[in-house]
Amino acid sequence: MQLALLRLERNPNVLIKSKSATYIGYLQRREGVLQSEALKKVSDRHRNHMADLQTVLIAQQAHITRLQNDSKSSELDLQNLLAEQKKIIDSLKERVAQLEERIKDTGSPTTCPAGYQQFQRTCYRFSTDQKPYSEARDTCHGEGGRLATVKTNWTHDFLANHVRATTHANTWIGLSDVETEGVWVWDDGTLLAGEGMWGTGEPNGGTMENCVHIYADKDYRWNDNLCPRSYYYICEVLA
Ligand SMILES: [Ca+2]
Ligand SMILES: [Ca+2]
Repeated sequence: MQLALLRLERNPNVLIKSKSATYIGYLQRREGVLQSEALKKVSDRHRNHMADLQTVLIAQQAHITRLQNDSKSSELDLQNLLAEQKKIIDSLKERVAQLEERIKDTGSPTTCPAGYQQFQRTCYRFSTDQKPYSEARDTCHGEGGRLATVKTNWTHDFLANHVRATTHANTWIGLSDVETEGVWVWDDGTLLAGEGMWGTGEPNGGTMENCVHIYADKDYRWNDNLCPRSYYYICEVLA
């Protein structure tokens, strides 16, 4: 102490310089510490941030895996649903087929009157005698029916094929324009719908030809002809 005081007395600047240097050294060390503490904080924050990110990534990966699993299970559900729907459709198809069979059974007559044969829901009789149109019509009405009404192509084919295979001759059906020329009316009172099954060039008889028959000479299609002519005829009765 004595020595220090002596030094201060002799040269006060030396002591001040020495103290200053000591203090600067301290400040520099302190700064170093602070800097390293700041760096550590930044580094810690960074590390925490990285850890958070990693947690988020893991969570997202888990979510993706869950979605993939869900997707697989959805696909499986869809396949099961489709399989079930196919079963239902098959069962419905079968049911429809059964109902159609039942309708066919109940909608068709089990037996036609003697001499008649069944096609779809109608019984037909192909005459073995030949008569003028009006007498043929009266005969059919007397049997509880009428001259055949031919309202579908397949009915025409059935009747025409029968004639083609048996008598090969002209055969009256129940169609006439006797009331009003050119207005063709079936024997059940309904009008001819559509073009009809006329042979080539028919009908061509005007007011002279008012009654229609299956025409052997024109591929068993239809012809208007003179009503008094005697031809075979077809009666029908409904089931
Ligand atoms: Ca006519
Ligand atoms: Ca004609």
